[in-house]
Amino acid sequence: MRFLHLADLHLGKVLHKQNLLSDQRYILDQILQIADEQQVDAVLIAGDVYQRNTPSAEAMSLFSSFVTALAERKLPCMIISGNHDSAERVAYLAPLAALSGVHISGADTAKIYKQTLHDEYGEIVIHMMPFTTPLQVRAAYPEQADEIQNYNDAIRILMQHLAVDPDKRNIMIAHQFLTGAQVCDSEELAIGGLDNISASLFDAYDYTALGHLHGPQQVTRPEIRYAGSPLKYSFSEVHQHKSVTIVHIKEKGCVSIETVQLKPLREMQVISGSFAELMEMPRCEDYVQLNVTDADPPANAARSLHTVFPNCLQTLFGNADGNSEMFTGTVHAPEKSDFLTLLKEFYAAQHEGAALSEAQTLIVQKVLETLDQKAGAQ
Ligand SMILES: [Mn+2]
Repeated sequence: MRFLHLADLHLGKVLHKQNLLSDQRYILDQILQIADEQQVDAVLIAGDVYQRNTPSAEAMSLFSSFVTALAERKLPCMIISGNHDSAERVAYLAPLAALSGVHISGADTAKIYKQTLHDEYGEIVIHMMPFTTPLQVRAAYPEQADEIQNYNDAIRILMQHLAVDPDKRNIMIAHQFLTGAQVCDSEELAIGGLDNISASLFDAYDYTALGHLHGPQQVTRPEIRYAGSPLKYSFSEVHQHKSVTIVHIKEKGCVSIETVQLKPLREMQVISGSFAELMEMPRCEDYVQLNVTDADPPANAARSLHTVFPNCLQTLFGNADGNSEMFTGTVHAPEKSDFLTLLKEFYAAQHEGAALSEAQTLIVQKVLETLDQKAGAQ
């Protein structure tokens, strides 16, 4: 049986104020074409269907038309929710979708859902583990709560409660951060790698279809694999080659893997140069980040550059050495800022410029006060 493995669609993603919906529609059409050309028998989607847990109406319609196109082709599709998704919203109408062969993991994220497919070699059992956290697994298995200190413990215990028949062919679909994998800027990971889990947890599986990390890659062996996002979702990904993974499973133990490259509607690049050099370049429709190296660029530089780079998403000035020390006009000295200011900046960077609400600020202030008191008491 041939599977097409996808992950991290992030439908509805806005990158530096650019809505990527037309790029996403284009790439999903291309993926349907690949499914046809590669004659796949089923599709696995390993989480982060949407960018936000409250997806926009247009993102939801795009996903609806994609899975409908799969159902029209009679391709079974297995979908789990990721850390960006609301498990409940992704699973909306799941029992109805299942009637068309579209199987979506449900609202209970401390659970592994199962679906069995058949081919000439027998049964293939697909295990679907939505993104889950230690907190949720502790709540599901209170008698083992003390054993759960981190993500690795949580996933290990969750998997202990799953019966896997070693004589059958088994696939796991999961959305977690495996130790040793390569990261980039568009993922949301816990600081300090607290969410790492070991690849050895998946030893029993013939193939593990992963989502969460956006660079296509295998972890420890070819059959434990991140499909990667279908599009570049940050400038840290300009050198990645996005692809979908085709997994061919014959009899038990006989798995072959290949990738098919994706060609986006618009490429993404980082271009550095002086204002004069950039203005001399041929017109470029790609999504670009421009690093303008002049010490003193003209006041309307960004607007002028838009005539050459109409899809420029970000212009950085003052990057005279072409690498670090980029700044956008304000000189920032983190060592001179207080914690709350830094936290507000971090929050804005993580939430497309949104500000902390009053209620959130109050919570932070309370935590800081408590910490101060504790520090004073010691
Ligand atoms: Mn993701």
